[in-house]
Amino acid sequence: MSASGTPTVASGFVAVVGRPNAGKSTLVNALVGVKVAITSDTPQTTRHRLRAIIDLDDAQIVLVDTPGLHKPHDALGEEVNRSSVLAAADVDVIALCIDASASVGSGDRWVAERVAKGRTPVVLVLTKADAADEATIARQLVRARELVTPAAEVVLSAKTGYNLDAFIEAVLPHLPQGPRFFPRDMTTDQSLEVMLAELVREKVLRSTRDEVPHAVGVQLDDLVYEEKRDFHVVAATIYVERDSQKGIIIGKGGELIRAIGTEARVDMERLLGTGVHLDLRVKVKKDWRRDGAQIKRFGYGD
Ligand SMILES: Nc1nc2c(ncn2[C@@H]2O[C@H](COP(=O)(O)OP(=O)(O)O)[C@@H](O)[C@H]2O)c(=O)[nH]1
Ligand SMILES: [Mg+2]
Repeated sequence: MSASGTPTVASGFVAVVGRPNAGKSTLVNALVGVKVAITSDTPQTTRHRLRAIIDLDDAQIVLVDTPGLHKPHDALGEEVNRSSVLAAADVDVIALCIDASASVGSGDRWVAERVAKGRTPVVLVLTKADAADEATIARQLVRARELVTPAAEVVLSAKTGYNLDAFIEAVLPHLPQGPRFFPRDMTTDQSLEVMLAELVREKVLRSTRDEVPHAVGVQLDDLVYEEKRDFHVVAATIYVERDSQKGIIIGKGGELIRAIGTEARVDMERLLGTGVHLDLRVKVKKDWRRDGAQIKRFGYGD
């Protein structure tokens, strides 16, 4: 207890950083035990900084999931990078994620150089241990140590849950003592509207390829709760940059958009704990990724 009577616990912020696709968002979801961040094979799936909260009896760890740092190509990329840099600037620990199953490359080096510049302690996290054998993991550790001097190392798998406890143990000693930053039952600082829109974007990313995933932005238009039926009515618009992309997302006879809607609805029902009626439409907004105001409207970046 502090003098004011507020309980004092190990309480602080951990930025989860790494190149795109390193497994950051999957790790954050696994640690929090709730799907707070969308994930996919597409690099730059995560477009905004989000906080996710692990609340324990004697500690509260606030994870800051960041878009993967990368060399930017457009205004969206710049905005996304800026929010990652900001996130890593003012935290107690940096968790540097490196994929155990892929070779350490220039993307990892680029991020590690930025991380190594500061004084914040770095916990080296080798992710996707389930997808690499022991010899590979050992080799990856050696390579990763060439990039940073970590305060601790953890090899884990968010997919199987292996060593998630070890991550928490590695982070705790670096957190200051203080009051909790968030209420104990809060799992994320994202608005419900953003989370719902992101679920739609995740399904689009997972069902399209090439230039389409990068051209997609999703905006929530409506969220209404019907008390009598214990039912939510959700409406969202999927924006793309070209007519051809609109055609791809709608699919033959509307097949793909229906599948996207069904998958998103299932996740929304889990999130909201009620039945959901989901209304999806697709619109073309030319070159929105170069439009700073539109990027902000979608909630990407900060
Ligand atoms: N086998 C395996 N795949 C994983 C694991 N964690 C993430 N992935 C996959 O790696 C891809 C990128 O994950 P994501 O969390 O979106 O990466 P981010 O860009 O760093 O946030 C997705 O296809 C995930 O399913 C893991 O522990 N094991
Ligand atoms: Mg991510």
